[in-house]
Amino acid sequence: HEGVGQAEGPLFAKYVALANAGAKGIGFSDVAQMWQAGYDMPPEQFEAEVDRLWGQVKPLYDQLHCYARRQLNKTYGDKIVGKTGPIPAHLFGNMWSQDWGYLYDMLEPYKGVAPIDVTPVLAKGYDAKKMVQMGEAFYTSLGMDPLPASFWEKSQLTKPAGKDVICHASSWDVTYSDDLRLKMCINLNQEDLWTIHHELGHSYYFHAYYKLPIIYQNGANDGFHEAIGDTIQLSMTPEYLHQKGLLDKVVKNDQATINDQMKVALSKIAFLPFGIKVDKWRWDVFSGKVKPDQYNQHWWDLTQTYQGISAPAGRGSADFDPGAKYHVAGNVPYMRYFLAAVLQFQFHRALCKKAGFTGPLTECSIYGNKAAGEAYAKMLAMGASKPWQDALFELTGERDMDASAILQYFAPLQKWLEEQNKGQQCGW
Ligand code: X8Z
Ligand code: ZN
Repeated sequence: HEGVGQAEGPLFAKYVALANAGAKGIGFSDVAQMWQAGYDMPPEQFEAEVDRLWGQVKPLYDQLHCYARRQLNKTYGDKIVGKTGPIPAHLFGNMWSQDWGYLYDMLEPYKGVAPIDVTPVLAKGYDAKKMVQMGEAFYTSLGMDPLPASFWEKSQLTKPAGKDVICHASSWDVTYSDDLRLKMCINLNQEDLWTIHHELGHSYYFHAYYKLPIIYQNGANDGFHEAIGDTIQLSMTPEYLHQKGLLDKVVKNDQATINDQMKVALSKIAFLPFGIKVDKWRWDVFSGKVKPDQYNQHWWDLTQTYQGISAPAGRGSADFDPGAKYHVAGNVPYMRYFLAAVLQFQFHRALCKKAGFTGPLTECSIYGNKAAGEAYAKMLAMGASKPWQDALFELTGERDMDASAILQYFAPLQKWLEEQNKGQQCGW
């Protein structure tokens, strides 16, 4: 945060003014409004939609936060993390506290009931290409095409030696003609295996719509683009991972379910308030509500409001911590990931239904299911040719983004967390 963020602070205020001038030039009041205008509804309505969705999931986040804080407090003591109040940002094992997956060992509800971490097998028996091939095999199992030969020639899968590259993962159709490529610096671990499946979601979306007129060669909205691969992650159940040889056994009982849900929640529920915070901050910056000398303070105010997380050390006037986030430096809008975090559960619920699965959503994997694959492909092929509500309807029969699928998915964990947190003073 110091090395990258501080250097960026003064440049950022200049960039805000320039970007706003550009947005004005094409008829928007500022960049915030321009970004909010991409959702087939008036910008104010979109803002309200985001707040509504957050309101739906906040009670579940609060329970997870409460449980995590207590375990962290037990481990590190009152000096590092109190029993009440926000949690300092440096304890989550992730540079931005946006994914809490690395806390799993500390937070595991029932110790040692079933293996859940696939990193050991990846580290021993895999290389980067084999991990990408595993991802590809999921998509082809749904009836989708293999990746084009050029993908394997032109992608960057590992960090090249002696060269400074951007390692933040990204997917491309470089010439809008099925010229699919992945740029990543793959490490042999679980986090990167999941990211590969995320990135291939972009690739398969590109592939599904590249023959449409260029103006339709896009996601139904940008949240859809981010949700395609994440939906596949939800099908990477312990049973699927066992089938693939990445876990040596599967255990099916209530304790194993809670453990598995904790693993998914530490990544996907912990992410929700971060996903909303980044562009709540940028909307306030672009609209001029917040001035350059308040940029960093506002970032931490929102971090506390949404995530219940605090700065681990005092911040000074030279600090510009949002600059440490790739998308802030790189001018990539971020609300898309919050929307994706909601949409992926709607997609998963709909696909599991198409697959004829009737059990709990947490156990559903659409791996190998052609009916689900066909339904998914149909939505992907629409690209941006229709409003996103129509694309959503095509797959799910719903016309609104809605967090009820998240709550349905996590109902067992939520109940368990509420029991664990009984008598605690949750919140911050
Ligand atoms: O930036 C990404 C992808 C590329 S679109 C790797 N993600 C967000 C992030 O890393 O902050 C995926 C999850 C959220
Ligand atoms: Zn992405």
